[in-house]
Amino acid sequence: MSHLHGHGIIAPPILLTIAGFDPSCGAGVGADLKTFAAHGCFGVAAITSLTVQNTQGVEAVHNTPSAELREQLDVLTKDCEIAAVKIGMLGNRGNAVVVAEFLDAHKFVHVVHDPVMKSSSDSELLDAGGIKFVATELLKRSSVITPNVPEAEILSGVTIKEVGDMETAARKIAEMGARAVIVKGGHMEKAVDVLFDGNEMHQLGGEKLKLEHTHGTGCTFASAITAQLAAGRSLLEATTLAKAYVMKAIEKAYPVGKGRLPLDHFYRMKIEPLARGTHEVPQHGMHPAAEPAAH
Ligand code: PXL
Repeated sequence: MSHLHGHGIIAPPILLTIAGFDPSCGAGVGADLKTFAAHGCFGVAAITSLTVQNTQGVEAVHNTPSAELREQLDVLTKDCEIAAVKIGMLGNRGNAVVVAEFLDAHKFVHVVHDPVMKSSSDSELLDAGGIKFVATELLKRSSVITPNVPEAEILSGVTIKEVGDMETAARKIAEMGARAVIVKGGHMEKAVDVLFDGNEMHQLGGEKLKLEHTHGTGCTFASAITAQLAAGRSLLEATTLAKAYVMKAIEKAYPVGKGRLPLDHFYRMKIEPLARGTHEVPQHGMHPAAEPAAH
């Protein structure tokens, strides 16, 4: 039975993402899992919605039936020890309710909620009932919620024109029950993010990068915060490090399709391309580069 219990190697922190699936993997669960892996964590995922999209935009959204979302969450938690949870696109109220019940049942130490409402190409990713439920119920259940400016406006009712308004919105969302709030300034002229931890207000500066047409930055940021919190860092440290990671991954974003650019989640780690061509792969057996003693 020992093979079932590993071979002395201990698993890295296991992080759960509860989010939508983007087939082009620039955003959603694909981006989350890459971010977790880039931070040395093992990612598991429960899919709230199957979006039909490529880098050019969202063509359709098929939300997971709530009972099926609950099954995915249950099958994971009866098996793995989850160190932290990241929540992204929820799709609709039904799925938001399932997530609230799940959080109530497990009391995770770290829950990072990116309250996704629309795609970068403007498709609805959370219905009106879902938005209301997030505002009145779900936001109380996370360690930190990370709205962008339009989402912060909807949640708080504050019109945001400058950094001071972002701070007002962050305080308002905290008054509504959020333990900590990060309002992301990516939509503003200067990419300053505001972090309110319930006591102190912090501004996280950052040059706005020239690359405007990226995809999955919010997912990546929230996932990086999740990994840093699971590693034991404070919220301010986690957010600062996550911001640095996202900025670098945006800088290295590359064209995968004809539309928005997915980030390079692995900019820190590049495996050398195989020295020998694939034409040398034998019909049977391992590629020469993968042989244990290849020389
Ligand atoms: O970037 C927001 C977002 C989150 N999650 C999924 C998405 C998108 C944007 O398209 O598709 C699944």
